Amino acid sequence: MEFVILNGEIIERNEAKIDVEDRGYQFGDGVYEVIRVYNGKMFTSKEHLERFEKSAGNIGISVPYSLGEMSSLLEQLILKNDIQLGTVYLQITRGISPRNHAFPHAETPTTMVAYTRQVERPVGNMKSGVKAILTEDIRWLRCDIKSLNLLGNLLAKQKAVEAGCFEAIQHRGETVTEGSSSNVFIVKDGTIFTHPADNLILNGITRKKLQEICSTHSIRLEERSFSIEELMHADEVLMSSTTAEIMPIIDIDGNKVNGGVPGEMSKKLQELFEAEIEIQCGQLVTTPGEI
Ligand code: DCS
Repeated sequence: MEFVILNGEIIERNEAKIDVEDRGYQFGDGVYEVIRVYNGKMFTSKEHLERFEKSAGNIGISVPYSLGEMSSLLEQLILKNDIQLGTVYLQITRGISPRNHAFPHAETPTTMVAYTRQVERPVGNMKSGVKAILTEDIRWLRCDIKSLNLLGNLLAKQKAVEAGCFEAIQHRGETVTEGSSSNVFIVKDGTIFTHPADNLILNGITRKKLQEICSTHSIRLEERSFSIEELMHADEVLMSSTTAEIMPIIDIDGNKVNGGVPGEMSKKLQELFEAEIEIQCGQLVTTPGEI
């Protein structure tokens, strides 16, 4: 039996019903989070839940649960569904109301749901590296909000999939922003560059963890936007996300990066990131080094 959370209660999945006029369904009027679970424990859950509250606040939704309440509910759900390695998906919408673009009455109850999923670590891809395409970033100008509206991201990802690639690297004009569901980094002469955390990208939790790791280990990381030209001439390119962790990109639009194999910096960051996971969640069973 699978359980989900609906408005603060853990219930059976087939008993969870959402109204057809929920604003999440009608408009994508809400925000979400994806949190990684390793060894039955959430990784960086505080950071994710804080971002959830912030994203909601940015669109005028106030989350009716404290971070502690949400964290404890999610922990119970993981336990009940017996998830060792997977993800928790959490979303909140502006609730149910007759369809109208303007916000409903402020007292309209929000709809919050969460569910778990068993998800392996993409260790094969992490070891071999993945291919990417370049595509124009056609999204709105508040990409810092983890909005349910993901059409721009979906179109970009689908284009990548149809080209036999793992990710789409988006750019606004000459400037590289981020992946369709990841942040993007380049390495040049030992320094890592990534787009600043402004309105044009989602400030990834994995990205933030990488920044911390780099600062602890004296690895130079600069938040500075870079061009397509710099991307194509980088020593290494990598992406980061909750589910993909630290993923080397070894081919962009058919052009090999670092001779088509993951570089030393990418491998080092993967190792350091795994060490972080192990501090919070205990020893990992499979690491890319073992495959
Ligand atoms: N940028 C975008 C557009 C994203 O959707 C994501 C994560 C990231 C960056 C990386 O952020 P995190 O490091 O916090 O994951 N996307 C989530 C998603 O939709 N599925 O998995 C992760």
